[in-house]
Amino acid sequence: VRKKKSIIIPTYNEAGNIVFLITKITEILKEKHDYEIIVADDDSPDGTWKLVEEISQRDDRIKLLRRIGKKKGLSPSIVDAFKTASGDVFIVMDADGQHDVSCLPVMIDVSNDNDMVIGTRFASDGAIEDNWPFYRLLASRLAAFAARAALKVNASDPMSGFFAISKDAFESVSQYLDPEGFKIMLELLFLLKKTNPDARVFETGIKFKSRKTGQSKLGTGVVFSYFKMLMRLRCLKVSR
Ligand SMILES: Nc1nc2c(ncn2[C@@H]2O[C@H](COP(=O)(O)OP(=O)(O)O)[C@@H](O)[C@H]2O)c(=O)[nH]1
Ligand SMILES: [Mg+2]
Repeated sequence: VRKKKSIIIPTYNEAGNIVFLITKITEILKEKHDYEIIVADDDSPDGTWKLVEEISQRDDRIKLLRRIGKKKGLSPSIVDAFKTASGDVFIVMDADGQHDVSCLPVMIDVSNDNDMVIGTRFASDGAIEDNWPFYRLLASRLAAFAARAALKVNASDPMSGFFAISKDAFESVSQYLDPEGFKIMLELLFLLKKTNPDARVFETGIKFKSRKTGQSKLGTGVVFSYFKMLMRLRCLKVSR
């Protein structure tokens, strides 16, 4: 079966990156795949949404979800996009070029036979091409360690943010999601395994590049909310 893919790209002030990324994706996927691209934009002041709106008028596979008057945030944007998506599989990637588009075909392929696919920088075929300073690598490893220790999830890179999840898997856990969160991949992975220990989860290596242009929105202030999320999930009661 050919499952339709919804590629979800959350954006906030990515005017310098989004057109390049969409062009790249359409070039790589060509007509070989049944897909749509949904850009979930938090009404970016730099006009990211306007650029997407223009492209969407030329290509009806490209869709703009412009969030106005809603609480801004990464997870809520992604969840809103999931709710409007028409695909059987949802694939989430960043707009800034850090998630390498060349890894998309494999991600798509593997997503056909799994409930969730986790992109990892720390697998044999994964890589960080950016010259990350030592403290960032350490922070990333520590965050992964904390996730494994607190949640018992067996993921080598729970912070990567490049992942796929089937529509069915998402719907089975959506009631437990925290609308404030920002590490939705880890949240979904944990909830899926907790509600269904037999869920099929696969890890695939991804290349992690440096941000093309613009600035990161997720600074060190997110550390606290990350640990808060780990604690919330650890204490959460779910029904199987
Ligand atoms: N819709 C939406 N997208 C966001 C928000 N914050 C970050 N993003 C997007 O999420 C992706 C990852 O954010 P980024 O700032 O690169 O985080 P970093 O890679 O951890 O430094 C990028 O595509 C951002 O534009 C937000 O509040 N709302
Ligand atoms: Mg980034």
